[in-house]
Amino acid sequence: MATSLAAPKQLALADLKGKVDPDWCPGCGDFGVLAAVEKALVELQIPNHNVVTISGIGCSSNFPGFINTYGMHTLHGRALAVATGVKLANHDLTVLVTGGDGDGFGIGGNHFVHTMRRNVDLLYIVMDNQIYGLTTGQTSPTSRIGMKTKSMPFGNIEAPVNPISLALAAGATFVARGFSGEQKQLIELIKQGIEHKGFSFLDVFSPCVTYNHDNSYQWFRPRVKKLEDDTAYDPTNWLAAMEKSLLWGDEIPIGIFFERTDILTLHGAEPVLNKGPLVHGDTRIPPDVARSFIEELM
Ligand SMILES: Cc1ncc(C[n+]2csc(CCOP(=O)(O)OP(=O)(O)O)c2C)c(N)n1
Ligand code: SF4
Repeated sequence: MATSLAAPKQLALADLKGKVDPDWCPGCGDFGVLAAVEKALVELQIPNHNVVTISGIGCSSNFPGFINTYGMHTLHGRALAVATGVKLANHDLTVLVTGGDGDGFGIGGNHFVHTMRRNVDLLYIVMDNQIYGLTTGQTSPTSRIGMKTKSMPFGNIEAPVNPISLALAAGATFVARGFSGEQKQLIELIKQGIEHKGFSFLDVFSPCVTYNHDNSYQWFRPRVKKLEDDTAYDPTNWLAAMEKSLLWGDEIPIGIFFERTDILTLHGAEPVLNKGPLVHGDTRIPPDVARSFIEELM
């Protein structure tokens, strides 16, 4: 009998097109992030049935609906908690988490810090537009002081969060920043973030063309400077990364700030998962063991 030697089907961009077309405003930076994620998955040839995309709530958090992978649109600020569960249930999956700065650094700030210190092996992409887009333009945790919004019409009086410094301080093992106007670099950052074993944080300047007229493409373009162009910069040096993370204004670094590979991932450190993904294991408790537990508790 003839054996079929057909090569496995290559993943193409068309395979990743979601059933729903993005309803983002024309020109929204999130289009660039979606395109870059699709290209990165094709370049890495990760079959889409092995990818799970998880989000919270926001314009950017509608992302999982627009890409043909497994996915889950969760609660505002809770994507990382759900993603941790997904990764621990089946650590063979590529887990991508997508959302906005309000979702990730405001209501989800607690999960942001603890998922980083646990080194959960996933890529967290924040589409950072320095405003709440979905709710029509309120001040967000990354809005600059003085920025006028619907919720602060006389100007923001609160100091912004610095997501890069925060990620470094919380122990993230891969920390990077991209710009949706710099597609080539963004694709590379997403690929490296996916391939990194541990928590990868990628903050992406993704302009909200409808509600944020301060931080536009035109504003970012002359300011962003690629870290890889500085040949003396060493992304394994945490202190140097912290120093770079403080730059803002005329020079705003984009690229890989920091990476370390000497720390176990959460699933790597958990002995129960050494035999393979939990989802394939037999998790049934023998009836006599269950009965003795219950009797002990009664
Ligand atoms: C518990 C809860 N609180 C508030 C809201 C309202 N809400 C929905 S999206 C959002 C903020 C969206 O901003 P961001 O996360 O930056 O995403 P963007 O829309 O800018 O992409 C808020 C406050 C909500 N859906 N659930
Ligand atoms: S409101 Fe802003 S963030 Fe939302 S889709 Fe429109 S441009 Fe994008």
